[in-house]
Amino acid sequence: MPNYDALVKAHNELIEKKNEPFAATNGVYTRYINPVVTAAHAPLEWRYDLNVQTNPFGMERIGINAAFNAGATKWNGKYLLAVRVEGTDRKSFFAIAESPNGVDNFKFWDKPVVIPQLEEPDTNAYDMRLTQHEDGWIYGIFCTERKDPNAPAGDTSMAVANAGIVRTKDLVNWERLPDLISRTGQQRNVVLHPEFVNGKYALYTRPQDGFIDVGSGGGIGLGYVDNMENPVVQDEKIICGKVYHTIYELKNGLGPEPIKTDKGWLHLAHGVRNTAAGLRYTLYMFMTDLNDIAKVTHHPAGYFMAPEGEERVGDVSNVLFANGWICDDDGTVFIYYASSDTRMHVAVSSVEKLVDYVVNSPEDTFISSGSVQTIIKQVDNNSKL
Ligand code: M1P
Repeated sequence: MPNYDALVKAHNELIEKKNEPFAATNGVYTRYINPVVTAAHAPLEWRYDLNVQTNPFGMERIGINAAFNAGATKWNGKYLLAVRVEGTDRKSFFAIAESPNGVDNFKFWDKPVVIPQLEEPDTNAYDMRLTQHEDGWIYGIFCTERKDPNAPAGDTSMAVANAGIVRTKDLVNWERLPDLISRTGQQRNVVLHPEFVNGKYALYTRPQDGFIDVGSGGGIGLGYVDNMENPVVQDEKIICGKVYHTIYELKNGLGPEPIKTDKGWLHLAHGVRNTAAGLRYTLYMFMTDLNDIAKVTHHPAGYFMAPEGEERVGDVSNVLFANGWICDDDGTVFIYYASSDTRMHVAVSSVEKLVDYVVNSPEDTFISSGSVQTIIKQVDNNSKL
């Protein structure tokens, strides 16, 4: 006779575990010690058939492999994550996890999100960005992946990635809109800007030539859509491209929707470089002009956050990825980031600190001797104190 009491107790202890900030901070943000959502946070009811007649050994019938790359939004005073949950069957889906304080006690809602399907179903769906748009809807834009219809016979890995679009007023009932229509190849990391721009919806894109091969794409684009019910992207232009010998040399994709500040729109993004040990994903920040969102006004050199300690290891190691953050009314910013395609974490900062970081940190000179001069300038300034 299976005894679920111990499982329930351990699960509750995990969910209710208090999270504390690390003592060390770089002055820009403070990481919290415990991951905020993991595969083990998935409700027991999703995983176990609790009927002793049909599950006499108390086996876990449905395995959850990972919980990562979550979109985020504040809703009715609660901190919500639209988590990418991945089963052991490799399929990702979305589920809302809710916390009262943004740093711990994240608990999944009873059931995963039901995404209405188009004529051709999503084979896999992941990395949702949530945007509370000024039109009154909450939009979720995610990557929809399907088998490439042009794959040669026997090739079972070629895929096509595009942006799937849903919207909701309550985060429970979702309306599916057509997938994004763009003329620039495949799309991942598509993000909706929260305000209209000249009466149009503005979308940050990340065009690429193939599913893996970014080709001439791979940078952060910006395009405009008249009507989300017919989401044809117009005037798509790269506003922040890939650059040789930077942390975003290979791929460059936006994270969550930008945060509006007095100085400009704050952006969090991920850059990818190649190494002998495989791809390395780090997070970086930049700012765009309040009156011209295509114009990058500030772009500190290098990464803002990189994998540390246990974050470095997981299903896809050496990866930090962020597609959700929440800015509270008092200016506190909760940065939700995933490590190594496995688990979710939080780091806390503020609008004031992030603006200071983005505006006052030195920009990239793109050459070693330039980096040396940047350091010498700071040393000389410090010596005058
Ligand atoms: O495995 C790292 C990431 O790879 C893809 O991101 P991108 O298209 O930016 O390279 C996505 O599959 C993402 O979910 C994943 O975390």
